[in-house]
Amino acid sequence: MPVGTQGSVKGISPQELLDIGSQMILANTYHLMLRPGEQLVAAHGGLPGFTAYPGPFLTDSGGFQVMSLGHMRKITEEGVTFKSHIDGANVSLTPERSIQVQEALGADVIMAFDECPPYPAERGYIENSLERTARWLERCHAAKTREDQALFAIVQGGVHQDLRRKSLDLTLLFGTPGFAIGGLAVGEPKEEMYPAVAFTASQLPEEKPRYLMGVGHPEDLIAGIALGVDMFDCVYPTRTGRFGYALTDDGRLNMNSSAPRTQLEPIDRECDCYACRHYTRAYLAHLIRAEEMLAPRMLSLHNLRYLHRLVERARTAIEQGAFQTWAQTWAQRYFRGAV
Ligand code: PRF
Ligand code: ZN
Repeated sequence: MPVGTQGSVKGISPQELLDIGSQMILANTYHLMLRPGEQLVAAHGGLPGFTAYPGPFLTDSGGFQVMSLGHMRKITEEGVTFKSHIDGANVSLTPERSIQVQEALGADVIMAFDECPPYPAERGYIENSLERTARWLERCHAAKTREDQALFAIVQGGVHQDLRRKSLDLTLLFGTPGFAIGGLAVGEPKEEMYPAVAFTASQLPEEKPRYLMGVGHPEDLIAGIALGVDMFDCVYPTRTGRFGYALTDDGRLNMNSSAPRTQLEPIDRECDCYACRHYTRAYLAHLIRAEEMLAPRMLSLHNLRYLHRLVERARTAIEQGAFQTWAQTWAQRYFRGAV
């Protein structure tokens, strides 16, 4: 899922998202409740009317964004209070309020209000936090009034297998239509993240979507898929594109460097995005140096298409029973690096 935090995937139009094969857009409760306010979005008939993106949406619940962006936040059993990053106003977010806002925003999938502890955090803290997250899940469940939105629960527990087990036991009871793996990709080494994903995914129901939140890099998508994950979101393709980097099967190309300035080939010969069908690397490198806004747009578009195409290729390989071979070949080339 491309990330459209404030109701826009930065620099990319809804038509472009449709063209590159995006399946669902992630938007954020935290940002949209502060500005413009969920009532204005509701007045447009919800996110599809507001943004003119006609496809599915998922909204994150706000807990994670408060923790990473909110100032002077305070967590209690009731919920979280914080100062708005926009005007400094005191705001409170509770499980009930998060559901109320997410119902007004009208996404197809809404997320339970959880707490994502930082990394590293004390074991005792993570344990209390996952128990509170489970009590908040119950409150989200009770607060829900719309029948046409799917509420996904979020499993926490940091990188500790026994705490993940505990969170799973408390969470699976609710039988929600999908489950997210939260609390990872928060700064822990990948050697700790992957086993936590492997364990958690293995314990989730086979027939329901499994969503790894805030992940990730191309190799994390491949590892996640290998471990049984179905859904991902990350700002990486758009953010790294705005910084002048292009994803390819040979690794990440630095378009700010001197080499691309004279290269007359596209970013990626195999890519079917608008940028790769029309522009040379040299032209795009020129746009970056001239600080033209087409550059961050085209690199974001290409990177999103690269990741969509990557998961399309993974899907095809799975259907053909050839995932392992395909993933190995992909990784060997990707990690050899851009040459
Ligand atoms: N919880 C929520 N959103 C999230 C996360 C989480 O744990 C993460 C963790 N990487 C990203 N986004 N609600
Ligand atoms: Zn491309």
